[in-house]
Amino acid sequence: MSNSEIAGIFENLYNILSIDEKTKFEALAYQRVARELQSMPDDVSDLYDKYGIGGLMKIPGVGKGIAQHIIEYLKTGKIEKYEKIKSEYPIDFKDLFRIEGLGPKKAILLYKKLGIKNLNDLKKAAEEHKIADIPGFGKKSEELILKNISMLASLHGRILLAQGLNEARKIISYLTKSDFIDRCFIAGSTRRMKETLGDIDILATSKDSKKTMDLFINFEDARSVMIKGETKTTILLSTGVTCDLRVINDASFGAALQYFTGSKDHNIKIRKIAIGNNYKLNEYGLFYNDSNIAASKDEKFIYNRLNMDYIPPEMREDRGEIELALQHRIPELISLNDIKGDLHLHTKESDGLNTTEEMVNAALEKRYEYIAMTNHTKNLKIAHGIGDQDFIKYFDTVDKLNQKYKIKILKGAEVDILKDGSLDLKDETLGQMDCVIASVHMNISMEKEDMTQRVINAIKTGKVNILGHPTGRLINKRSSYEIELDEVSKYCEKYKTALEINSSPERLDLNDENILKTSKYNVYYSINTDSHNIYGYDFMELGVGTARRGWLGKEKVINTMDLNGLMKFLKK
Ligand code: DGT
Ligand code: CA
Ligand code: CA
Ligand code: ZN
Repeated sequence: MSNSEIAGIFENLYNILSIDEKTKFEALAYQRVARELQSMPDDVSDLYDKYGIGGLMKIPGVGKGIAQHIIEYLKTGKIEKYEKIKSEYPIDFKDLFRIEGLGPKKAILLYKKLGIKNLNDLKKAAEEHKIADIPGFGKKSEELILKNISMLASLHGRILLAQGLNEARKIISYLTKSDFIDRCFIAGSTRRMKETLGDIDILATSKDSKKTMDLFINFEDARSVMIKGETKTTILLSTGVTCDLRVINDASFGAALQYFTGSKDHNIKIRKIAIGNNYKLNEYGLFYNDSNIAASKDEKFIYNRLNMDYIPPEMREDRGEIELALQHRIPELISLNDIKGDLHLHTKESDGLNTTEEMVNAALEKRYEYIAMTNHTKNLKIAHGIGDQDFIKYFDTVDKLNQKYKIKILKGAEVDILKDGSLDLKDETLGQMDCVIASVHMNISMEKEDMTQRVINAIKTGKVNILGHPTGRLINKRSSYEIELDEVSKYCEKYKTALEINSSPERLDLNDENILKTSKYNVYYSINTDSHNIYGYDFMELGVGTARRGWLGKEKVINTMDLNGLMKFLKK
């Protein structure tokens, strides 16, 4: 694939050229094309082979100059212009951008002053307290850099849930095609829908364990074999994560699934309870007087035998779920089937890749009753946010589509919460909307008190239906901004503002812990995908999984309501 390589080069050209006022617009053109290349399904080299330069110029944003660069790369593997600039600024931007608040300007300044090229250099300089003295940084940002680096290090090697689920499903469909494997299940943290995974765990029952393991090590994404045994084999996948496959006896399937789903802390407590009841529990079964009473039984049997409610995998973290199960008070959790619509979607009008009509058709395939189109507002320039006039004009498009399709398309926006907590659109414009999401995107490094007040001010306008990605964290990339969610929840309760559970793979925001924390209040949630294209809808399961990890039932989630109920909730 040449697309991502060329996109990487253009992204770097943007980084370097954007700091100079004279080349700013040129830089933006490169950035636009970089994004386009990353998301388009066709390979540029195919396009060029088939249609020549004209084919390349059909890519949005590609003019003759950029097309020439692409051709140069396809022919020589290099772009001369970039080689020259790169020798002046040999900076690993992608690496450095993993640090919150580090953009092109600061990265280049760090290189000029201290020769910093990558995270390793940055870490060394910060530890030697060389950063604090550079104009625009100071002591606080030096501390923040160190904090961020240590967070990245501690997360090293854990992959995102979306990636792991995808990989696990591919493996399972590959394995179950063979005729000697009977059953195949996901276990471990993937089954518990944890936001990041240390490795992938899969269980299988099979007539022929040796053949199963041979098949497994020949999986297309296997990079190398770490351990190969009859009952357990570990492979390293090309995504950098390992996968354990265990072949287990059909008769101990329930016990094995319970054991290998974890978590470890949950299992330790369950095993103690078993012992207290004169049982013995392990991965082979539940034993009473040395006979396995769980033979060929499922997990539910084991929990019930121990006088407990069945505990859904997402709850198994030893956060009080065992005590609840012993009192037969495990709540009925929300499930993907309960979701009736998606309330956070972007289209071409701001930074989405599809038209509204394309998004509508994809929603119909999900059998949704309603969706809300929520484009960015003008303050967020990098996402092509739009202003009041453009929203009003856009609503005509929505009206027409509402006539044409049997799904309710709600008019909305993801309006920026400005520094002082005011909203980035006029009251009249917001007044014409059905569903207003308000989010913090800019000026994110504020003191806790100020950020909390800023968000509360936004809620107090009385116009906000949903608080978008309430903590702003990006998994493995950026920690949450400083905010007191208890305080915010009190205002959400008072002003009927739902907290978002944003399902995009890097966000999952609110996360499980914050859901548990805020659900002490009488607040509602909205599980949204924040889709920027038609494929984004599929991430709903990640948000629902996160909600389940936060013990939520469907009655707390506004997009499980039917259209009438939802409209009543949204009415301000
Ligand atoms: P991860 O991979 O770090 O995201 O987390 P898990 O939970 O998938 O952990 P993993 O892969 O080490 O083990 C899978 C499950 O196997 C774990 O959730 C519980 C079970 N397990 C592993 N080691 C032990 C152990 O020493 N004691 C007990 N009770 N269970 C264990
Ligand atoms: Ca695991
Ligand atoms: Ca494992
Ligand atoms: Zn947003």
